[in-house]
Amino acid sequence: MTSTVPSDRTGDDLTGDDMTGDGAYREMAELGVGALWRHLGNLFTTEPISRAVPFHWSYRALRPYMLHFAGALSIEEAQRRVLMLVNPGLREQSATATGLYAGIQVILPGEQAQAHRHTSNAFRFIIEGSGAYTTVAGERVHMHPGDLLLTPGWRWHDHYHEGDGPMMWLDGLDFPLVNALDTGFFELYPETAQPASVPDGLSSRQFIHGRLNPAWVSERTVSSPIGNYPWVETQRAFESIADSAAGSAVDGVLLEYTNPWNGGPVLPTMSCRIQRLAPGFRGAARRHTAATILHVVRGEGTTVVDGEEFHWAEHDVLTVPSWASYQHVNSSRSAAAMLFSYTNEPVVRALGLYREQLL
Ligand code: GTQ
Repeated sequence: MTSTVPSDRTGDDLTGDDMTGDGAYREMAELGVGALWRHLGNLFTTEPISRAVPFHWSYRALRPYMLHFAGALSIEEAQRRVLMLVNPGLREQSATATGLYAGIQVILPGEQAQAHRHTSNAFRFIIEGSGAYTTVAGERVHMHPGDLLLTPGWRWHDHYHEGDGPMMWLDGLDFPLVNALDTGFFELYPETAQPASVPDGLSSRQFIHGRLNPAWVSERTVSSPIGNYPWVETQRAFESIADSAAGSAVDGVLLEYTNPWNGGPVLPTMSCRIQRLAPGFRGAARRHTAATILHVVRGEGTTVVDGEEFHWAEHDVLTVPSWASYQHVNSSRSAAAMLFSYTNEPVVRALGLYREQLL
């Protein structure tokens, strides 16, 4: 038998027994070979089967642990004092949803979280406290509850708290995707903090609502150049459209934070959104091929995910995997519910893999 394969094994080596039993499969595995016919069902599923599971994290349950570690662990020891919200189906990647991560960070007055940078994109959605700021690429960005702060990939960033009381926020990162693609780099800054090199909050002031952009800035970044999307502006947007917006049957009045250069998502890998579910809102059910993480800004309600009811309250986090059906319900008759959310939809869409289905 002739072979062009650079191997010292040929068909002549196989005994009849090996050819018919498991021996051939075992031998092939050692050669780095698998038999497609044994895997077709797993590799080409009729529809997506996510390893992520729908999951809910109660802020009320987590908060005591945040405070415990705020007392027990110095910021120097921890570098970042963060509780990771780990999806039981994605423990190996420390991911919250496919390609996405969520954590809750706490920082105390006087603390400085070590400056560093990584290729992963990050954002923070502020939960409680005041008086802290993050410095991103030389710009100090002050935090207030409800603000969305961006840290696009490879920008130096450090956090400092000069107010009173603990400050907590939700961290969103795409490192599960970055790591899956073997594209993760990380570097510590040589000092604890980087100096401020531009006026505080400059980027947010330079881009007013993404409608008036500074024409002299020539670099069109793939990530939004805005450091902070302040809650006061988000609120103003809702107030100005609340009574006239039709909203969607699935999501109520849903607004996407946008990159002012192109109207697209704020980060290439993550779209960030905020939605208002009117009192008594009962959404239509839908599923789509984007993985989603939701954070309750205010209100109480229920999201039904693949038939399972998740009851949420203020500051809770919930994840809905790709292709899981979900339906939001605001159980209050008098108070609107506000949900912040982020999804990997930009990645899924860029690859031509986005599908959705109303149920
Ligand atoms: O604040 O830079 O939750 O680098 C995870 C990784 C927060 C941060 C996280 C991080 C950060």
